[in-house]
Amino acid sequence: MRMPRPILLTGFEPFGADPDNPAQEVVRALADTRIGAHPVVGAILPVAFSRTRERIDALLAEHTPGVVLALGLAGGRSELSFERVALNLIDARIADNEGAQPIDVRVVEHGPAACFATLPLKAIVAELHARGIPAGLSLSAGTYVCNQVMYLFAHRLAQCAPTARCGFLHLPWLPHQAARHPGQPSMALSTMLEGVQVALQCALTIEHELQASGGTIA
Ligand code: PCA
Repeated sequence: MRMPRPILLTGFEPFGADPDNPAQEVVRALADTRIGAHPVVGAILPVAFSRTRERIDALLAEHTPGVVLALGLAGGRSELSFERVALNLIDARIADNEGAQPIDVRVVEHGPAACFATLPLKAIVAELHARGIPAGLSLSAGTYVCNQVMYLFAHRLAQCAPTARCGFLHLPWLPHQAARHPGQPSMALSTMLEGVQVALQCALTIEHELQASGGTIA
């Protein structure tokens, strides 16, 4: 009997001024669990531009996942924020964890200008809303390491495993992190965990994207 293809769930180590990263907490909690019959493989990525590509290639080669969901922190966002597009552009506002701050360089030399998420994002967001979990679509993953990682996953999978689905989810601050930024939004870890589990269930079971407008005018 063939084993169900694993789900690859990645998070990041802390970076910048934040000593914690909810993406790391969520991955730690869900690694080695199952969604349906599919095992969840967890991996924590370095916040280091020079090290992500090798790590991503190694993870894809080792696990051949059917679904990839990468998680990162975007302090200041108020909901689970599903990225629609990754740009072939790095422009670091702050240095990464190795002290590198590349400005205006490509993620992949001669790669396409952008890569899209291939998960059914609108259907996922609709399901999360139905369950009372704040979620939405985002048109910019930024130009830092999260965008680089989303681009690398989407670009690589399109080349070597086009049936695999991938996406990137930016998480809000945890409550104790937002407490250091008065007036800023946060989300409890338990809500994030439920939201990620629902998103992964949808990724495995929903074949077609929802045909509903999710765009913006400006
Ligand atoms: N967030 C950063 C990088 C790591 C993370 O969790 C970003 O949004 O690029």
